[in-house]
Amino acid sequence: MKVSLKRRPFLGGIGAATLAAGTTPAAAQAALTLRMSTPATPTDQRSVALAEVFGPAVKDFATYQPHYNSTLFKQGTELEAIARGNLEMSITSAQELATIFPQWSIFTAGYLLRDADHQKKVFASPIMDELKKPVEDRLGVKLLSVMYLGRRQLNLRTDKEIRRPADLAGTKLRMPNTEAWLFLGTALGANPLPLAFTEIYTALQTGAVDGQDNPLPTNRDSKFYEVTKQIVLTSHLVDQNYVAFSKRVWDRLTPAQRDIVQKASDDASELGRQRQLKLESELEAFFKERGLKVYAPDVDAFRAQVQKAYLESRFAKDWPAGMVDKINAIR
Ligand code: KDO
Repeated sequence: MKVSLKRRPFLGGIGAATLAAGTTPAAAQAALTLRMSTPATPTDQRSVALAEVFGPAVKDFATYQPHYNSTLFKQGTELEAIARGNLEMSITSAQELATIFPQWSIFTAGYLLRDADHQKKVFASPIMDELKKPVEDRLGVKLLSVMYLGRRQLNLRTDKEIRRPADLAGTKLRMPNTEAWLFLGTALGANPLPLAFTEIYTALQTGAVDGQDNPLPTNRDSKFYEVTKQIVLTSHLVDQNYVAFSKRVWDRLTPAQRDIVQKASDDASELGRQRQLKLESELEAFFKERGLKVYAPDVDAFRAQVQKAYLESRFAKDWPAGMVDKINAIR
């Protein structure tokens, strides 16, 4: 496995921290607080579902305490915070996991997962075991459930029509700040610029970037439509997040409490998934009413370029052998 210089000291630190974790059952402890940090807003469907379903389900033995808009930890630093024992939960992504475990970059590849159902089946399948295990063993993070974020679409403040990847040449496209995210921007044909989620609105408003990519529900929730002119329905990534839970906290729970936590996470993710899918099917009209152009480009051209870029990329060298075929075979 390739481990970059950035990764080495971090993983070294985790080993020590994980070994030092206590083992007293939670039942014997004072009330447990589950702090959850995310860049998402409180009105994002993943946030809403966790607050509505997860919080109440665990209330007999834990207090669910969400922190939104990256107010507790900056986007991309949550996993390290959990590993070090400074945070109990987050909504993480394959892109963040890939900064530590390169094999996770398989799920950062555009046009790999087909839809929400495929995403859910892949996460539940045994092929995930070899990806989840090091995250648990070496990082001390349990990935409880997969959350559907939605199909990412291009959302631009420019009004030039985008039909094919070449039309994006020179477009400053905001991407989250990890190598895998930036590569997706390049693969699409744009010039990616790294920026935290919480800074997107202002960057679009001031013209610091020409556009961003996020699913339709996020574009509405974070009001990106107020400062952009068009949405190009590339559906280049069926985006997923994971409910990340501290292993050291998990180990302190009783078996019955673990079952409750797991079910609460699965139920919240399912509710969020259903609501997000419904919103995706409705929102095109919402943006059109507000004057945005919403249209499908030549998706086959984007798919061909992006898939080729990933398969030829250095990321693909870290993917478990045969995994792409196994993912494609899951129906
Ligand atoms: C984003 O920064 O564009 C992104 O959509 C990336 C996701 O992985 C996820 O972190 C999400 O932001 C945040 O939860 C905010 O919605």
